[in-house]
Amino acid sequence: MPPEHKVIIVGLDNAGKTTILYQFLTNEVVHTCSTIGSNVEEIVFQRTHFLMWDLGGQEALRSTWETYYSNAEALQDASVLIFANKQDVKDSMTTAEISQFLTLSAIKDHPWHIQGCCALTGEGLLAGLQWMHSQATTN
Ligand code: G3D
Repeated sequence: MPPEHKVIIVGLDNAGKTTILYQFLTNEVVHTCSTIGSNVEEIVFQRTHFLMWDLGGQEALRSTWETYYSNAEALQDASVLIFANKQDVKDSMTTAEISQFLTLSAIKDHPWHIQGCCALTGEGLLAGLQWMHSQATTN
C-alpha cells in the first residue's frame, strides 16, 4: 500500500472548502477513491494518496479540531498550504496582503505556501495540489 498523506482542511464557513474539494473530486487529473466518510475523501494525484479531512469552520465544531491534531508527533512534519480563495471577487485581498495580515512569515517551523485561487473556475487549485504533492514526496 502506498503511504497516505493526511490533509486537514480548516477555514471559515463559506470560505469555499466544499467547492475546492468538489473541484478536486471532479478534476480529470485527480483520481478519487470511494468516499470514506461524510467529511473524508481520498484523492490520488500523481500516484500520491491524500486523505482529505474537511473539518468545517463552524465555531461549535472548533473544539473538536484538537482531536484531529492530537497526534502531534505524526503532524510534526506538516506543511501548511493556504488557499486564498475567491480571487475573482472584486476587491478581494491579494495573496501578498493576506500573507502580511496573517503574518505568515512568522511560520518558521513548517514549510508554508499561499496560493491564490478561484474555486468556481478551478484556477489555482492544481498549482496548490502540486505544491502539496512536492511536499509529500520530499518529506
Ligand atoms: P465552505 O465549504 O467553506 O463553507 P462553500 O464553503 O464551498 O460551501 O462555498 C460557499 C459559497 O462561496 C458558495 O456559494 C460557493 O459557490 C462560493 N464560492 C466558493 N468558491 C468561490 C470562489 O472562488 N469565488 C466566488 N465568487 N464564490 C465562491 P453559494 O451561493 O452556493 O452558497
